[in-house]
Amino acid sequence: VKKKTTKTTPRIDLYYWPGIQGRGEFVRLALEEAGAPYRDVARTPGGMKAMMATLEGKDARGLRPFAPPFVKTGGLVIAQTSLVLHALAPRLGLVPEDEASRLAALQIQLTIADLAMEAHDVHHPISGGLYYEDQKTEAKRASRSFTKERIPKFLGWLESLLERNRASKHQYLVGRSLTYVDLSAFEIMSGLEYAFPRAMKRIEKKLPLLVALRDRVAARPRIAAYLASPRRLPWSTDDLLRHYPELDEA
Ligand SMILES: N[C@@H](CCC(=O)N[C@@H](CS)C(=O)NCC(=O)O)C(=O)O
Repeated sequence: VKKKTTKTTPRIDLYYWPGIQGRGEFVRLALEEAGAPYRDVARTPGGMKAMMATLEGKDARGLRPFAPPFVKTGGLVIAQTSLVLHALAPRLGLVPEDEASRLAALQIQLTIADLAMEAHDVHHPISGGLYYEDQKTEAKRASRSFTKERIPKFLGWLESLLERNRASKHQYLVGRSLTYVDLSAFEIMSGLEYAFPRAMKRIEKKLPLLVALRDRVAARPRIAAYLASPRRLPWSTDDLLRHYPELDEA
């Protein structure tokens, strides 16, 4: 895939909660891999105020986003993580141009987004508006089927896509070279390994191609530089995926 990022590419302003990786990280990884001219607005002085103004509908231009992450670029306001990636990827050189490939990538990204949501709902099974401490019993129950059935089903599906592509000597999820969904697969693995280290150790034994893809993504020069930079925040129990030892497998 040819990189199209040039001096004439309009700047991309990313808006996301400043203290966590969260869903914003899927977009950050794509921007970093492409070397795109972008600003992480809410991490700049006055940026949070600007983000809240847009969320509250005080920005007359574009559709009012329901929730972060969203981007502003070339007069557009785009929210919904998967849609943001679908819209930006062609100009970032992170998806092939044909419709079948773009739809395949979007389908995979939406499925990774489902997995991210289920992973979040393990620590907040009753409501995102309540503290974890107030839903611990339900979280414990949710974590059992999540680690036993759901993670293996989602990641096993990604592994099966890599197996099929390997038959045509390709080592990425879509087509013959890296796309944004490979970066997203890396990110969800990173979050799951942080949140459920024991379960993931067991599950990953059956995912050799996905583990190899994760390592290949982490070793890409721009991604490696990003991961080593202060822009990459460490995982924490404020994030979308959280490590509570009692929710991991015994
Ligand atoms: N489906 C949306 C979900 C967006 C979302 O839930 N964002 C979170 C942060 S990761 C948020 O701020 N939600 C506020 C809310 O749901 O009230 C996406 O994929 O972008």
